[in-house]
Amino acid sequence: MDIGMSKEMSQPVYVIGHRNPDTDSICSALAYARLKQRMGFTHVVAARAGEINVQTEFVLRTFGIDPPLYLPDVKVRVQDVMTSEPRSVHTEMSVGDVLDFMQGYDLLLVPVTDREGLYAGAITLQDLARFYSRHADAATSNRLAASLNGVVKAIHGNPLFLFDESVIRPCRIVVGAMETEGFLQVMRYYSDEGCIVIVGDRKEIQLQAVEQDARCLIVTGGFLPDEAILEAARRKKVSIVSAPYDTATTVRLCHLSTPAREVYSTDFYSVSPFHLLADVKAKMLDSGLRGCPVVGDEGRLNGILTRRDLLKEYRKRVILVDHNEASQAVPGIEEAEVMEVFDHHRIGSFETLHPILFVVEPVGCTNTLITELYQKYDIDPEPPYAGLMLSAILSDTVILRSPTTTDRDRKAAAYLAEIAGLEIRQMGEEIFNASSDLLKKAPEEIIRTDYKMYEVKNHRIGIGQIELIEMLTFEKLRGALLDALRQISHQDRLTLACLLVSDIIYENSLLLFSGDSSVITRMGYPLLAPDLAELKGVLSRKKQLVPRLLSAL
Ligand SMILES: [Mn+2]
Repeated sequence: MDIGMSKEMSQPVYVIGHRNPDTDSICSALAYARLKQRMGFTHVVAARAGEINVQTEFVLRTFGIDPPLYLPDVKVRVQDVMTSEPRSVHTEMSVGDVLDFMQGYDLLLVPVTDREGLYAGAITLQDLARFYSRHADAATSNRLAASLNGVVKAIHGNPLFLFDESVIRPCRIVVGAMETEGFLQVMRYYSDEGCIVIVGDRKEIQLQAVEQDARCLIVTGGFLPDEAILEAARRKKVSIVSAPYDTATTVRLCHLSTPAREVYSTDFYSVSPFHLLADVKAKMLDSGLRGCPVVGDEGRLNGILTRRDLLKEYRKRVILVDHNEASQAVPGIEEAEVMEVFDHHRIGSFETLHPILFVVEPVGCTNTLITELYQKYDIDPEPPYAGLMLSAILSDTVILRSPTTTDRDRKAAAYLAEIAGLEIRQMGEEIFNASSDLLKKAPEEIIRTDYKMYEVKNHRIGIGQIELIEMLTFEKLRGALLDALRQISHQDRLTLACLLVSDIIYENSLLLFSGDSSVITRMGYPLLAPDLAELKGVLSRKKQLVPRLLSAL
């Protein structure tokens, strides 16, 4: 099997046609992706580089197949390389736990989420350093904003009883290391804010702490207060905790109970998963950021982009169908890895990283090549896919009549028509009828869309022009168009009203006219009908038709 990819690869491979996709581009992406999937390459996905046209929409609707995935570009985005499900902390986690967490996982930066699980900000080692340096300031060094539950946990304490233990409230830490008189002064000084008193086995201080309505009394060194003090504390609703460590250690640990929300940065640089990696990379390298949180539209933390992620050699993988020139390909193709090319156009400038499967053959349609691949691997396309592929061949070859049509296209079409249970000519007409907006316009509008008036020697001549890729539509409209020409001739008081109908595939035109047919015969054009002349090799009204007409008048 010469399909150069392994089945285990989980990264998607997009099969994609050119920009402004036509029916062949869309159907070859769908049909080739389907073939790969049936061969076991389940990560191959059909994609498209633009909006679907009216004809293709008709074809997809006819065979009940959804349009391919819309891929506006194949540039690398943050979500392609970010670390998903990142380690994070929440706003209520204590600084002590955050520190343990960051050390445990060797993190320099950790995203923070709030109670609802939404992204709130990030904590870096710098934030933690700032938190510690705050404690060097005498005026604020004894301030603590934490819950008693948090304090108990931080100091590994044994709570004897707690009141309002989950409320986070700022207060002061007072160490009972002075005589009673001094201690009372300090307690009174901070009476508005409330105090957590930390003291060892000093009964008088313990008692005064309770009497002065401390928020909490922490007795260090593993000591327990007397029953009388406990009794008073219960009565006055003062929480009591016994701490295993000495006073100095307990004070230090106490500060670690501060919740993360007191220290994290809310304005930390974060990005959306859809940001272009190149932009974010430049910003990160420029600013020295170690990483940045990735936040989805709904405010959830989707991942984190680390410096290590920036080094990943990630490229979107694509298979190009129905084109081989970078200028026609989906934007960002230079950042992608092209794995294969299937095409029937001229070879343009194109470079790849590695040798690839590059198939460009002079047939009428890419789907002819894909049909031959199905046959090579002995896999019959399912009828709806056969219908898609046949439609694309009929579209590209103008129902097998364009000069680009080869025997291989005809063979492929016959094979596909058989499987899909379709009649080639009828299907072809339906496809072109669906795409022709001529059928939706009024005949006069068709003529006047590109209409010019010439006045020479008392003659007034009006000439409209339409360009078609097949003449079936014109045949359908011919009677109505002639009626409209007669009306225009009358309204505009014309010698001759004409419509030049150019077949741009065969480079011929027909001229439908109302008025003096002798002018037309003097020009030397054969009449196919009294009001229809054949203009072989004529495509230009200005350069070919008008000069000849003027000389015949
Ligand atoms: Mn094509």
